[in-house]
Amino acid sequence: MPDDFDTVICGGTVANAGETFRADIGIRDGRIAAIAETLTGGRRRIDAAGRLVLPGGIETHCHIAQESSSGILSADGYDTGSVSAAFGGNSCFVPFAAQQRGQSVDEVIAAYDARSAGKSVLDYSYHLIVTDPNPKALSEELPRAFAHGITSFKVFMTYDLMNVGDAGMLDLLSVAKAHGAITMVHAENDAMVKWMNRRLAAAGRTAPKYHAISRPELAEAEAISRAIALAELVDAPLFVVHVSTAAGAAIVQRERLAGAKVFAETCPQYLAFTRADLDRPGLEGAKYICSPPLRDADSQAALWRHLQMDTFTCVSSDHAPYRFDASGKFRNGANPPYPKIANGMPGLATRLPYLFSEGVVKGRITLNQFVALSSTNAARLFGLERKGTIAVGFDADIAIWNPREVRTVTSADQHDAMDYTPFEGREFTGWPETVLSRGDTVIEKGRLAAAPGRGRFVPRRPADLTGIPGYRAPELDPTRNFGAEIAP
Ligand code: DUC
Ligand code: ZN
Ligand code: ZN
Repeated sequence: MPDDFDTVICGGTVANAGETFRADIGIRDGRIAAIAETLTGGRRRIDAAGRLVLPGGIETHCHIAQESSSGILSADGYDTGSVSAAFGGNSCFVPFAAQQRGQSVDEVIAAYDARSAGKSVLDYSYHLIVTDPNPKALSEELPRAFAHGITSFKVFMTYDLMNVGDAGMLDLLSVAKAHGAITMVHAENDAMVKWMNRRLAAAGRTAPKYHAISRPELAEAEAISRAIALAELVDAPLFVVHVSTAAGAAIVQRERLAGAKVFAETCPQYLAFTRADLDRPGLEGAKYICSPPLRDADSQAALWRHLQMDTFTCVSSDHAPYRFDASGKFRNGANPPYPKIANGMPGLATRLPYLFSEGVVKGRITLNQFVALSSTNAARLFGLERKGTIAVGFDADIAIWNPREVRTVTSADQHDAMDYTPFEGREFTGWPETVLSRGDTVIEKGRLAAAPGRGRFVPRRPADLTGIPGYRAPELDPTRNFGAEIAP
Protein backbone atom coordinates (compact mmCIF):
# COMPACT_ATOMS: atom_id res chain seq x y z
CA MET A 1 0.00 0.00 0.00
CA PRO A 2 2.26 2.80 -1.23
CA ASP A 3 0.47 5.76 0.35
CA ASP A 4 -0.13 4.17 3.68
CA PHE A 5 2.28 6.39 5.62
CA ASP A 6 2.21 10.12 6.27
CA THR A 7 6.00 10.14 6.34
CA VAL A 8 8.75 7.67 5.59
CA ILE A 9 12.29 8.33 6.83
CA CYS A 10 14.44 6.33 4.49
CA GLY A 11 18.02 5.22 4.19
CA GLY A 12 19.19 6.20 7.65
CA THR A 13 20.96 4.38 10.45
CA VAL A 14 18.62 3.97 13.40
CA ALA A 15 20.00 3.83 16.93
CA ASN A 16 18.14 3.04 20.13
CA ALA A 17 19.51 2.56 23.63
CA GLY A 18 20.15 -1.10 22.85
CA GLU A 19 20.89 -1.48 19.17
CA THR A 20 21.91 0.21 15.92
CA PHE A 21 20.54 -0.91 12.53
CA ARG A 22 19.80 0.28 9.01
CA ALA A 23 16.05 0.76 8.49
CA ASP A 24 13.30 2.88 7.04
CA ILE A 25 10.67 4.22 9.40
CA GLY A 26 7.03 4.64 8.46
CA ILE A 27 4.98 7.21 10.39
CA ARG A 28 1.22 7.35 10.57
CA ASP A 29 -1.00 9.57 12.75
CA GLY A 30 1.97 10.76 14.78
CA ARG A 31 3.19 7.27 15.69
CA ILE A 32 5.80 4.93 14.31
CA ALA A 33 3.76 2.48 12.26
CA ALA A 34 6.47 0.38 10.63
CA ILE A 35 10.19 -0.26 10.74
CA ALA A 36 11.66 -2.30 7.90
CA GLU A 37 14.72 -2.57 5.73
CA THR A 38 12.81 -0.88 2.93
CA LEU A 39 9.48 0.92 3.00
CA THR A 40 7.81 2.26 -0.10
CA GLY A 41 5.24 5.02 -0.32
CA GLY A 42 4.64 7.78 2.18
CA ARG A 43 3.06 11.14 1.35
CA ARG A 44 6.39 12.60 2.35
CA ARG A 45 9.78 10.92 2.19
CA ILE A 46 12.74 12.18 4.21
CA ASP A 47 16.09 11.08 2.82
CA ALA A 48 18.27 10.16 5.78
CA ALA A 49 21.16 8.61 3.84
CA GLY A 50 24.39 9.19 5.74
CA ARG A 51 22.40 10.33 8.76
CA LEU A 52 21.64 8.91 12.22
CA VAL A 53 17.98 8.50 13.07
CA LEU A 54 17.64 8.74 16.86
CA PRO A 55 14.85 9.06 19.41
CA GLY A 56 14.35 12.78 19.92
CA GLY A 57 16.07 14.07 23.01
CA ILE A 58 14.06 14.38 26.21
CA GLU A 59 15.25 17.20 28.42
CA THR A 60 14.21 16.59 31.99
CA HIS A 61 16.01 19.36 33.83
CA CYS A 62 15.34 22.91 32.67
CA HIS A 63 13.92 26.07 34.19
CA ILE A 64 11.34 27.68 31.93
CA ALA A 65 9.04 30.59 32.85
CA GLN A 66 10.17 29.98 36.43
CA GLU A 67 11.39 32.26 39.20
CA SER A 68 14.77 31.33 40.67
CA SER A 69 15.29 30.62 44.37
CA SER A 70 15.83 34.38 44.78
CA GLY A 71 12.84 35.41 42.65
CA ILE A 72 14.47 36.20 39.27
CA LEU A 73 12.36 35.09 36.31
CA SER A 74 14.10 32.88 33.77
CA ALA A 75 14.69 34.56 30.41
CA ASP A 76 13.04 31.73 28.50
CA GLY A 77 9.36 30.96 28.42
CA TYR A 78 7.73 27.94 26.79
CA ASP A 79 8.05 29.66 23.39
CA THR A 80 11.80 30.34 23.21
CA GLY A 81 12.62 27.46 25.55
CA SER A 82 10.89 24.85 23.42
CA VAL A 83 12.32 26.27 20.18
CA SER A 84 15.82 26.23 21.63
CA ALA A 85 15.34 22.67 22.86
CA ALA A 86 14.10 21.60 19.43
CA PHE A 87 17.13 23.10 17.69
CA GLY A 88 19.21 21.09 20.13
CA GLY A 89 17.69 17.80 18.97
CA ASN A 90 14.95 17.45 21.59
CA SER A 91 11.38 16.51 20.85
CA CYS A 92 10.02 16.73 24.40
CA PHE A 93 10.96 18.58 27.58
CA VAL A 94 9.98 18.59 31.24
CA PRO A 95 10.56 21.94 32.97
CA PHE A 96 9.76 22.65 36.61
CA ALA A 97 6.57 24.08 38.08
CA ALA A 98 7.73 25.68 41.31
CA GLN A 99 5.64 26.16 44.41
CA GLN A 100 6.04 29.42 46.29
CA ARG A 101 5.43 28.95 49.99
CA GLY A 102 1.79 29.60 50.75
CA GLN A 103 0.68 28.47 47.30
CA SER A 104 -1.30 25.25 46.93
CA VAL A 105 -0.07 22.61 44.49
CA ASP A 106 -3.25 23.12 42.45
CA GLU A 107 -2.45 26.83 42.15
CA VAL A 108 1.09 25.98 41.02
CA ILE A 109 -0.17 23.71 38.26
CA ALA A 110 -2.76 26.27 37.15
CA ALA A 111 -0.07 28.98 37.06
CA TYR A 112 2.28 26.90 34.91
CA ASP A 113 -0.57 25.77 32.66
CA ALA A 114 -1.20 29.48 32.03
CA ARG A 115 2.51 30.07 31.39
CA SER A 116 2.78 27.20 28.91
CA ALA A 117 -0.60 27.50 27.15
CA GLY A 118 -0.29 28.05 23.42
CA LYS A 119 3.47 28.50 23.57
CA SER A 120 5.40 25.27 23.21
CA VAL A 121 6.47 23.74 19.91
CA LEU A 122 7.34 20.52 21.77
CA ASP A 123 5.37 18.15 23.97
CA TYR A 124 6.01 18.88 27.62
CA SER A 125 5.26 17.92 31.17
CA TYR A 126 6.27 19.44 34.51
CA HIS A 127 8.15 18.27 37.55
CA LEU A 128 6.76 20.07 40.58
CA ILE A 129 9.13 21.83 42.97
CA VAL A 130 7.69 21.41 46.45
CA THR A 131 8.71 23.95 49.08
CA ASP A 132 5.75 23.68 51.46
CA PRO A 133 4.96 20.08 52.43
CA ASN A 134 2.01 20.98 54.66
CA PRO A 135 -0.57 18.30 55.63
CA LYS A 136 -3.05 19.27 52.89
CA ALA A 137 -0.34 19.23 50.22
CA LEU A 138 0.80 15.82 51.40
CA SER A 139 -2.60 14.17 51.79
CA GLU A 140 -4.65 15.74 48.98
CA GLU A 141 -2.85 18.05 46.59
CA LEU A 142 0.17 15.95 45.70
CA PRO A 143 -1.83 12.74 45.18
CA ARG A 144 -4.12 14.78 42.88
CA ALA A 145 -1.10 16.05 40.93
CA PHE A 146 0.26 12.51 40.58
CA ALA A 147 -3.13 11.28 39.33
CA HIS A 148 -3.06 14.14 36.80
CA GLY A 149 0.17 12.68 35.39
CA ILE A 150 2.73 14.87 37.14
CA THR A 151 4.56 11.97 38.74
CA SER A 152 7.77 13.65 39.88
CA PHE A 153 8.77 16.57 42.06
CA LYS A 154 11.95 18.19 43.22
CA VAL A 155 13.00 19.21 46.72
CA PHE A 156 15.88 21.33 47.96
CA MET A 157 18.19 20.66 50.90
CA THR A 158 19.45 24.24 50.81
CA TYR A 159 18.18 27.81 50.00
CA ASP A 160 16.05 29.24 52.81
CA LEU A 161 12.98 29.80 50.64
CA MET A 162 13.07 26.25 49.24
CA ASN A 163 14.67 23.95 51.82
CA VAL A 164 12.13 21.40 53.11
CA GLY A 165 14.43 19.95 55.78
CA ASP A 166 15.04 16.28 56.49
CA ALA A 167 11.66 15.74 58.14
CA GLY A 168 9.85 17.40 55.24
CA MET A 169 11.78 15.17 52.87
CA LEU A 170 10.73 12.06 54.74
CA ASP A 171 7.08 13.12 54.54
CA LEU A 172 7.41 13.82 50.84
CA LEU A 173 9.33 10.63 50.09
CA SER A 174 6.62 8.63 51.90
CA VAL A 175 3.85 10.21 49.84
CA ALA A 176 5.84 9.64 46.67
CA LYS A 177 6.39 6.01 47.60
CA ALA A 178 2.68 5.50 48.31
CA HIS A 179 1.62 6.91 44.93
CA GLY A 180 4.41 5.75 42.63
CA ALA A 181 6.00 9.18 42.20
CA ILE A 182 9.70 9.97 42.20
CA THR A 183 11.46 12.61 44.30
CA MET A 184 14.26 14.64 42.72
CA VAL A 185 16.71 16.33 45.04
CA HIS A 186 19.10 19.28 44.97
CA ALA A 187 21.62 17.92 47.45
CA GLU A 188 23.99 20.36 49.16
CA ASN A 189 24.64 20.69 52.89
CA ASP A 190 22.99 23.98 53.80
CA ALA A 191 25.07 24.67 56.92
CA MET A 192 28.37 24.14 55.10
CA VAL A 193 27.34 26.55 52.33
CA LYS A 194 26.17 29.18 54.82
CA TRP A 195 29.33 28.82 56.90
CA MET A 196 31.53 29.20 53.82
CA ASN A 197 29.55 32.26 52.70
CA ARG A 198 30.01 33.92 56.09
CA ARG A 199 33.77 33.24 56.08
CA LEU A 200 34.23 34.48 52.54
CA ALA A 201 32.17 37.62 53.19
CA ALA A 202 34.15 38.38 56.35
CA ALA A 203 37.37 38.09 54.34
CA GLY A 204 36.00 40.36 51.59
CA ARG A 205 36.16 37.54 49.05
CA THR A 206 33.05 38.23 46.99
CA ALA A 207 34.20 38.10 43.33
CA PRO A 208 32.41 35.53 41.11
CA LYS A 209 35.24 32.98 41.45
CA TYR A 210 34.55 32.61 45.18
CA HIS A 211 31.16 31.13 44.34
CA ALA A 212 33.08 27.97 43.39
CA ILE A 213 34.75 27.90 46.79
CA SER A 214 31.57 28.66 48.70
CA ARG A 215 29.84 25.36 47.93
CA PRO A 216 32.37 22.64 48.85
CA GLU A 217 32.51 19.24 47.23
CA LEU A 218 31.93 17.77 50.69
CA ALA A 219 28.64 19.68 50.90
CA GLU A 220 27.40 17.76 47.88
CA ALA A 221 28.73 14.39 49.02
CA GLU A 222 27.27 14.70 52.51
CA ALA A 223 23.85 15.78 51.27
CA ILE A 224 23.68 13.06 48.61
CA SER A 225 24.51 10.49 51.25
CA ARG A 226 21.85 11.87 53.59
CA ALA A 227 19.21 12.14 50.87
CA ILE A 228 19.79 8.51 49.91
CA ALA A 229 19.54 7.40 53.54
CA LEU A 230 16.23 9.26 53.90
CA ALA A 231 14.90 7.67 50.71
CA GLU A 232 16.09 4.21 51.75
CA LEU A 233 14.35 4.45 55.11
CA VAL A 234 10.98 4.57 53.34
CA ASP A 235 12.15 2.62 50.26
CA ALA A 236 11.22 5.48 47.94
CA PRO A 237 12.90 6.16 44.60
CA LEU A 238 15.22 9.16 44.47
CA PHE A 239 16.74 11.08 41.58
CA VAL A 240 19.81 13.17 42.44
CA VAL A 241 20.00 16.16 40.10
CA HIS A 242 23.14 17.86 38.79
CA VAL A 243 25.85 15.68 40.39
CA SER A 244 29.09 17.61 40.05
CA THR A 245 31.64 15.68 42.11
CA ALA A 246 33.54 12.41 41.99
CA ALA A 247 32.55 11.74 45.60
CA GLY A 248 28.86 12.33 44.92
CA ALA A 249 28.91 10.07 41.86
CA ALA A 250 30.74 7.35 43.79
CA ILE A 251 28.04 7.36 46.49
CA VAL A 252 25.33 7.04 43.84
CA GLN A 253 27.24 4.19 42.19
CA ARG A 254 27.74 2.33 45.47
CA GLU A 255 24.09 2.62 46.48
CA ARG A 256 22.86 1.59 43.04
CA LEU A 257 25.07 -1.48 43.19
CA ALA A 258 23.59 -2.24 46.60
CA GLY A 259 20.12 -2.23 45.07
CA ALA A 260 18.83 1.18 46.19
CA LYS A 261 16.23 2.92 44.02
CA VAL A 262 18.66 5.75 43.35
CA PHE A 263 19.13 7.52 40.04
CA ALA A 264 21.18 10.53 39.09
CA GLU A 265 22.15 12.92 36.36
CA THR A 266 25.14 15.05 35.58
CA CYS A 267 25.20 18.00 33.22
CA PRO A 268 27.47 19.15 30.36
CA GLN A 269 28.77 22.11 32.35
CA TYR A 270 30.37 19.80 34.91
CA LEU A 271 32.10 17.93 32.10
CA ALA A 272 33.08 20.95 30.00
CA PHE A 273 34.12 23.71 32.41
CA THR A 274 36.04 24.15 35.64
CA ARG A 275 36.25 26.66 38.44
CA ALA A 276 38.90 28.45 36.36
CA ASP A 277 36.01 29.64 34.18
CA LEU A 278 34.67 31.57 37.17
CA ASP A 279 37.96 33.45 37.23
CA ARG A 280 37.54 34.92 33.75
CA PRO A 281 38.35 38.63 33.44
CA GLY A 282 36.04 41.25 34.87
CA LEU A 283 32.62 39.86 35.64
CA GLU A 284 32.71 37.25 32.87
CA GLY A 285 32.93 34.60 35.57
CA ALA A 286 29.31 35.41 36.46
CA LYS A 287 28.29 33.58 33.27
CA TYR A 288 29.62 30.39 34.86
CA ILE A 289 27.93 30.72 38.24
CA CYS A 290 25.66 27.74 38.76
CA SER A 291 24.89 25.51 41.73
CA PRO A 292 26.48 23.19 42.52
CA PRO A 293 29.50 25.04 41.15
CA LEU A 294 31.96 24.00 38.49
CA ARG A 295 34.80 21.85 39.85
CA ASP A 296 38.11 20.72 38.29
CA ALA A 297 39.68 18.47 35.66
CA ASP A 298 39.85 15.44 38.00
CA SER A 299 36.12 15.75 38.67
CA GLN A 300 35.45 15.90 34.94
CA ALA A 301 37.44 12.71 34.34
CA ALA A 302 35.57 10.95 37.15
CA LEU A 303 32.17 12.04 35.84
CA TRP A 304 33.04 10.70 32.37
CA ARG A 305 34.05 7.38 33.93
CA HIS A 306 30.71 7.23 35.74
CA LEU A 307 28.91 7.94 32.47
CA GLN A 308 30.80 5.05 30.89
CA MET A 309 29.87 2.77 33.80
CA ASP A 310 26.17 3.73 33.78
CA THR A 311 26.15 5.38 37.20
CA PHE A 312 24.11 8.16 35.63
CA THR A 313 20.66 7.73 34.19
CA CYS A 314 20.55 11.05 32.35
CA VAL A 315 22.69 13.90 31.16
CA SER A 316 20.53 17.00 31.53
CA SER A 317 21.18 20.63 30.72
CA ASP A 318 19.94 22.30 33.93
CA HIS A 319 19.11 25.17 31.56
CA ALA A 320 18.66 28.06 34.01
CA PRO A 321 18.70 31.12 31.77
CA TYR A 322 19.60 34.46 33.35
CA ARG A 323 20.90 37.04 30.93
CA PHE A 324 24.22 38.80 31.39
CA ASP A 325 22.40 42.07 32.11
CA ALA A 326 20.23 43.81 34.69
CA SER A 327 17.30 41.43 34.06
CA GLY A 328 19.38 38.40 35.05
CA LYS A 329 22.88 38.05 36.45
CA PHE A 330 23.02 41.73 37.47
CA ARG A 331 19.51 42.10 38.81
CA ASN A 332 21.02 42.98 42.20
CA GLY A 333 23.48 45.58 40.92
CA ALA A 334 26.21 46.02 38.34
CA ASN A 335 28.97 44.51 40.47
CA PRO A 336 27.23 42.34 43.05
CA PRO A 337 28.92 39.97 45.47
CA TYR A 338 28.66 36.39 44.19
CA PRO A 339 25.77 35.37 46.52
CA LYS A 340 23.61 38.02 44.79
CA ILE A 341 24.26 36.72 41.26
CA ALA A 342 21.58 34.44 39.78
CA ASN A 343 22.64 30.80 39.66
CA GLY A 344 22.53 29.05 36.33
CA MET A 345 23.50 28.99 32.70
CA PRO A 346 21.77 28.14 29.44
CA GLY A 347 22.23 24.76 27.77
CA LEU A 348 19.04 23.43 26.18
CA ALA A 349 20.45 23.61 22.66
CA THR A 350 23.98 22.50 23.45
CA ARG A 351 23.33 19.52 25.75
CA LEU A 352 23.10 16.94 22.99
CA PRO A 353 25.62 18.36 20.49
CA TYR A 354 28.12 18.59 23.38
CA LEU A 355 27.45 15.02 24.53
CA PHE A 356 27.57 13.66 21.00
CA SER A 357 30.77 15.48 20.07
CA GLU A 358 32.70 14.98 23.31
CA GLY A 359 31.15 11.62 24.10
CA VAL A 360 30.40 9.65 20.95
CA VAL A 361 32.78 11.25 18.45
CA LYS A 362 35.68 11.17 20.91
CA GLY A 363 34.95 7.55 21.85
CA ARG A 364 34.13 8.11 25.51
CA ILE A 365 30.61 6.65 25.27
CA THR A 366 28.85 4.59 22.62
CA LEU A 367 26.12 5.89 20.36
CA ASN A 368 23.66 3.68 22.25
CA GLN A 369 24.75 5.13 25.58
CA PHE A 370 24.21 8.56 24.08
CA VAL A 371 20.63 7.62 23.19
CA ALA A 372 20.04 6.15 26.65
CA LEU A 373 21.44 9.20 28.45
CA SER A 374 19.73 11.74 26.23
CA SER A 375 16.29 10.19 25.80
CA THR A 376 15.42 6.56 26.60
CA ASN A 377 16.30 6.49 30.28
CA ALA A 378 14.44 9.73 30.97
CA ALA A 379 11.34 8.40 29.23
CA ARG A 380 11.38 5.22 31.32
CA LEU A 381 12.18 6.83 34.63
CA PHE A 382 9.82 9.77 34.29
CA GLY A 383 6.97 7.75 32.83
CA LEU A 384 6.79 9.09 29.26
CA GLU A 385 5.48 5.76 28.11
CA ARG A 386 5.42 6.30 24.34
CA LYS A 387 8.62 8.31 23.99
CA GLY A 388 12.36 7.72 24.01
CA THR A 389 12.60 4.72 21.70
CA ILE A 390 12.20 4.11 17.99
CA ALA A 391 9.71 1.23 18.00
CA VAL A 392 6.37 0.49 16.40
CA GLY A 393 3.56 2.11 18.41
CA PHE A 394 5.79 4.78 19.93
CA ASP A 395 5.36 8.49 19.21
CA ALA A 396 7.28 9.55 16.12
CA ASP A 397 9.61 11.73 18.21
CA ILE A 398 12.73 11.52 16.11
CA ALA A 399 15.91 13.55 15.60
CA ILE A 400 17.88 13.08 12.41
CA TRP A 401 21.53 13.85 12.99
CA ASN A 402 24.38 14.61 10.63
CA PRO A 403 27.20 12.94 12.58
CA ARG A 404 29.89 14.64 10.50
CA GLU A 405 28.74 18.26 10.54
CA VAL A 406 31.27 20.49 12.27
CA ARG A 407 29.97 23.74 13.69
CA THR A 408 31.23 26.37 16.09
CA VAL A 409 28.82 27.47 18.81
CA THR A 410 28.04 31.18 18.88
CA SER A 411 25.52 33.17 20.88
CA ALA A 412 24.21 34.70 17.64
CA ASP A 413 23.13 31.26 16.40
CA GLN A 414 21.10 30.42 19.51
CA HIS A 415 17.30 30.51 19.58
CA ASP A 416 16.80 31.00 23.28
CA ALA A 417 16.21 34.39 24.89
CA MET A 418 19.74 34.57 26.23
CA ASP A 419 22.57 36.94 25.37
CA TYR A 420 25.38 34.45 25.90
CA THR A 421 26.25 30.79 25.71
CA PRO A 422 28.95 29.34 27.94
CA PHE A 423 30.08 27.27 24.94
CA GLU A 424 30.88 30.34 22.78
CA GLY A 425 33.61 29.43 20.28
CA ARG A 426 33.59 25.68 21.01
CA GLU A 427 33.54 23.43 17.97
CA PHE A 428 31.27 20.37 18.02
CA THR A 429 31.10 17.55 15.51
CA GLY A 430 27.62 16.09 14.94
CA TRP A 431 24.42 18.15 14.88
CA PRO A 432 20.70 17.47 14.66
CA GLU A 433 19.27 18.58 11.32
CA THR A 434 15.64 17.57 11.41
CA VAL A 435 13.43 17.03 14.48
CA LEU A 436 10.00 15.44 14.49
CA SER A 437 7.59 15.48 17.38
CA ARG A 438 4.61 13.11 17.10
CA GLY A 439 5.34 13.03 13.39
CA ASP A 440 5.16 16.81 12.95
CA THR A 441 8.28 18.42 11.59
CA VAL A 442 9.51 20.91 14.18
CA ILE A 443 12.98 21.58 12.76
CA GLU A 444 13.71 20.98 9.10
CA LYS A 445 17.29 21.22 7.88
CA GLY A 446 18.10 23.79 10.53
CA ARG A 447 14.91 25.90 10.24
CA LEU A 448 11.92 26.13 12.58
CA ALA A 449 8.91 24.49 10.93
CA ALA A 450 6.33 24.35 13.73
CA ALA A 451 4.03 26.90 15.29
CA PRO A 452 3.85 27.75 18.98
CA GLY A 453 1.17 25.77 20.73
CA ARG A 454 1.53 22.52 18.75
CA GLY A 455 3.16 20.89 21.75
CA ARG A 456 0.86 19.14 24.21
CA PHE A 457 0.99 18.48 27.92
CA VAL A 458 1.86 14.79 28.32
CA PRO A 459 0.48 13.00 31.39
CA ARG A 460 3.14 10.70 32.78
CA ARG A 461 3.03 7.29 34.43
CA PRO A 462 4.97 6.22 37.53
CA ALA A 463 8.60 5.24 37.02
CA ASP A 464 9.29 1.67 35.96
CA LEU A 465 11.36 0.31 38.86
CA THR A 466 11.19 -3.31 37.76
CA GLY A 467 14.19 -5.32 38.86
CA ILE A 468 15.42 -2.89 41.51
CA PRO A 469 15.27 -4.63 44.89
CA GLY A 470 15.08 -1.51 47.07
CA TYR A 471 15.48 -1.70 50.82
CA ARG A 472 13.19 -2.72 53.66
CA ALA A 473 14.29 -1.01 56.86
CA PRO A 474 13.72 -3.48 59.73
CA GLU A 475 12.10 -0.75 61.81
CA LEU A 476 9.46 -0.24 59.11
CA ASP A 477 8.86 -3.92 58.42
CA PRO A 478 5.77 -5.13 60.33
CA THR A 479 7.27 -8.63 60.54
CA ARG A 480 10.20 -7.20 62.47
CA ASN A 481 8.89 -4.08 64.19
CA PHE A 482 6.32 -5.69 66.49
CA GLY A 483 3.61 -5.20 63.89
CA ALA A 484 3.66 -1.41 63.74
CA GLU A 485 2.05 -0.34 60.43
CA ILE A 486 3.83 3.00 59.97
CA ALA A 487 5.32 2.82 56.50
CA PRO A 488 3.72 3.60 53.14
N1 DUC B 1 19.60 24.31 41.05
C1 DUC B 1 19.17 24.00 39.85
O1 DUC B 1 18.72 22.88 39.62
N2 DUC B 1 19.21 24.89 38.87
C2 DUC B 1 19.65 26.21 39.04
C3 DUC B 1 20.19 26.53 40.36
C4 DUC B 1 20.07 25.50 41.37
O2 DUC B 1 20.42 25.69 42.51
ZN1 ZN C 1 19.36 22.48 41.90
ZN1 ZN D 1 18.08 23.23 37.83
